[in-house]
Amino acid sequence: MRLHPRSDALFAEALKYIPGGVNSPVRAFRAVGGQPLFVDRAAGAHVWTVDGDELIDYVGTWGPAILGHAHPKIIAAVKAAADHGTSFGIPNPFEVTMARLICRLVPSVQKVRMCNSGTEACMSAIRLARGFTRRDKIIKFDGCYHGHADSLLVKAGSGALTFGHPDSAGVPAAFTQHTIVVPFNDAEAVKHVFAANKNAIAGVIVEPVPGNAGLYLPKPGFLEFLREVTAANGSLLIFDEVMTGFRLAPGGAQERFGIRPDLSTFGKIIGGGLPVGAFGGRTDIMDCLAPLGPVYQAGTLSGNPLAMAAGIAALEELQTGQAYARLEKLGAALEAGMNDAAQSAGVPVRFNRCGSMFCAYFTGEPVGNLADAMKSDRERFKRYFHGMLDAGVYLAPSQFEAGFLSTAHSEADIEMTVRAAAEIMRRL
Ligand code: KE4
Repeated sequence: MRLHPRSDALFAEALKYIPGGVNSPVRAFRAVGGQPLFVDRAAGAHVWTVDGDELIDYVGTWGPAILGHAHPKIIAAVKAAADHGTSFGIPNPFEVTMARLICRLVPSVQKVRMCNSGTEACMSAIRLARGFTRRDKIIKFDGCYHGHADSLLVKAGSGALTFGHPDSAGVPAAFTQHTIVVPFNDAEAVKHVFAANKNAIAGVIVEPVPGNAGLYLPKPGFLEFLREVTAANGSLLIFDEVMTGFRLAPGGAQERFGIRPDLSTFGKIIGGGLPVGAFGGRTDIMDCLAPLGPVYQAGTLSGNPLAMAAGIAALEELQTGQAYARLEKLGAALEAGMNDAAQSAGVPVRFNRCGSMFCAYFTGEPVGNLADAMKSDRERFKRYFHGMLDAGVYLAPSQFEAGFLSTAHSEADIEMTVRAAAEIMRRL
């Protein structure tokens, strides 16, 4: 077990001033035990802790680092933009470039509004869907996470249709009564909700490839079904592509699966690692937003020049060369290696992957929704996580998070990761 004295000292200090010592709960290692590490710097696919340990990073700051950390073109773009000032609260040219870029890359997005996080993007898209349709109810899926806005902070009940039970203290039941949660991949459950709520569903929000309960994929035809059932009922289909956008294809999951949603939300990659969010879609819907229409949404730092410069650099770099082919090649190599490792160790592992997003569940059964994911052996995952960490591999500190590859990961990184996994799985 490696010692991390500097991280431990920083964490002890952090605990005095920050709840749980972290600024976002998942970083706290509560799901895997132990104390979080503190990073001194990151470059490419590696991070260096304050204790000097070099780790292969598969969190990638939860998705933004698709080109690896500290990509020279992103760093240069931020430095150049910063010389002109860090925020204006006045329109700046980067906002136009970013909006045009998103609309070009994602054909379903005719207009787009920038904001500062995925939470803001999803919260605003829901408000817009309700304002446009003049309906109140929203369908979401269990295991899908759309940020921490009150009405979306709801977890499915026990598999049946559920009218929201807040997943967090402090969220009044009244704020979630219009949120209906159903199992992902369950078309019959969705049909039942629409039949029981005629003309009352404003929209369906979905992660097209859910990456917030590990990673599982849509059954063939499920996304097409959501497109049809929402159109047939005058409801909006909202793709939450905060994680999948510009990762699973240049145009995100909607390009990969050939679906045209009414609204989409984005974040992460389009900020190049700086705080960002965006939501966009059909002009007739987007023009309901202030200052044109009655749906209010705003943000002091929306379209911030530094985040825009970083995101533009990231998106432009992704369009050059063979980024997506490389991500697919690395993903396939990791998947094959991890499956071989599990098989040689005789450990039941379900390795789900979509492009450069993945999750190793410690179960022998297929994982296609939250209920399946909950059957994984979390005690085994904890030992696996710490074994990999000691071997120099940084995985998401929770069974219920996705892993991310970047174009900066090398074949040597993959080989080292798979070698470590084979060794550790034998000891699990
Ligand atoms: P943010 O508000 O964290 O920028 O985005 C919320 C969000 C919305 N939609 C999807 C599909 C997301 O994955 C996220 C945020 N993802 C998590 C990772 N599981 C962020 C990590 C964290 O909460 O610290």
